[in-house]
Amino acid sequence: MRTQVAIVGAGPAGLLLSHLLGLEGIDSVLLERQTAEYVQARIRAGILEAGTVELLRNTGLGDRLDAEGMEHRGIHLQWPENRHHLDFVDLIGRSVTVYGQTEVTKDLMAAREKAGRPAFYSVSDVTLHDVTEQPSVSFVDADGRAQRIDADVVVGCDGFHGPSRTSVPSPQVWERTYPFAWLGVLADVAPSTDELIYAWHPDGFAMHSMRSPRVSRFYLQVTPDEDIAQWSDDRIWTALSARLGVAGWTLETGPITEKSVLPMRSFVSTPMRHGNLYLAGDAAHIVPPTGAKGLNLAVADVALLATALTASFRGDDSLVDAYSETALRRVWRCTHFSWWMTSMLHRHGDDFDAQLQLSQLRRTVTSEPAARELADNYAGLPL
Ligand code: RFL
Ligand code: PHB
Repeated sequence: MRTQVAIVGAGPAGLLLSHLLGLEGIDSVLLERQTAEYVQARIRAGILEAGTVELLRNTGLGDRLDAEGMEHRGIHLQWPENRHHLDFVDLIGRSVTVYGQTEVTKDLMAAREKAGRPAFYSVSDVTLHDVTEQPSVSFVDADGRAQRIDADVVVGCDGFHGPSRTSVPSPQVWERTYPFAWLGVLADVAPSTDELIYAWHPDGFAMHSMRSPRVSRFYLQVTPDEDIAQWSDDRIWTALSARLGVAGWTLETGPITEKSVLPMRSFVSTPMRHGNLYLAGDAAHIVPPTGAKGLNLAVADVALLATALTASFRGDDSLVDAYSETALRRVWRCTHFSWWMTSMLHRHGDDFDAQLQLSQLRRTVTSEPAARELADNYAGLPL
């Protein structure tokens, strides 16, 4: 088989890249380790930046997003006895949209099928060859047949655990692990809030998010080695009510349909290009979820890369040559913002640290420049 761009990984980054390249008449083949059903059902991110929404809309992926996505003007920032609304639209003129990664993935898969772009699911033994000269990718397909794709370019969109990153020789890696994790909960209950609540609490961080008018998403700060068996539904609702509670407000409860513990880390691996191999999304970087950046950053990488590869196929290599450096500027901005939100909101350290966190929270809601700085980063810098 031969293609212009072989894409390893059909998560949001890989699917969107193949979509954007397709619109420019560039052909690609997607290789995915999991089944399509598994990829589509993975419950992960929930918030789309203004620029992500605009990109999806401008590339023919806006119909269901516009009908079902919930536009939010801002967020609530909370600590005991205080809940403050930050109105991003008033502060910086941009909003965010609640539309789950499952839905983005579903729309991208439908667009891929409609356009007839090839994808191999349930593949194994994906191996990259000769990425600096004549790239190819070998793999075993779902029927157990050995296959090889020759390509001009290989793009690693295979997430944090994928094989592509290991084809970059001597990468420089920056990493931070955090002494806590999130217990993520999905529940069949209407959200008890109009917009997301990020809450600092002496017992640990809590968050109220949502997926639809009937489905709520919650997170609780727990330890990285937390035993999920210790978290009965009752215990979860009690902890959420305590940490999210303010006078005059009630948390509605309902059947919990999913719970899992998510590790938290910051990770950046550079460069994001080696010869004809490019990395995009979680394959190159991970952020803790507190700033809602992971999915949006994958989209930003891929938007940049699609433009750069298009120019390169038309004879202009200046954008591909600048890809790694340009992408990393946004990666580090988002890495800082996610680290900052995480550090401000999670209980860690001693009472001195707690006072610093509370001071920073008060500053953020009382100083317009401080509020604007959060809003600008959260709603997303222009693509
Ligand atoms: P993905 O989504 O991980 O997709 C990578 C794809 O590559 C496939 N793959 C392979 N394919 C072929 N051969 C191999 N050898 C392969 N190895 C791996 C995988 O099966 C997968 O389909 O990366 P991508 O596309 O870069 O997208 C990034 C986003 O998915 C990610 O940043 C966010 O989901 C991060 N994230 C969250 N971000 C948020 O903004 N808010 C959240 O609430 C949030 N929750 C989460 C998350 C990530 C999680 N992970 C990765 C553990 C919750 C979880 C559990
Ligand atoms: C989510 O809805 O899953 C979500 C929202 C905002 C975050 C993290 C996760 O910062």
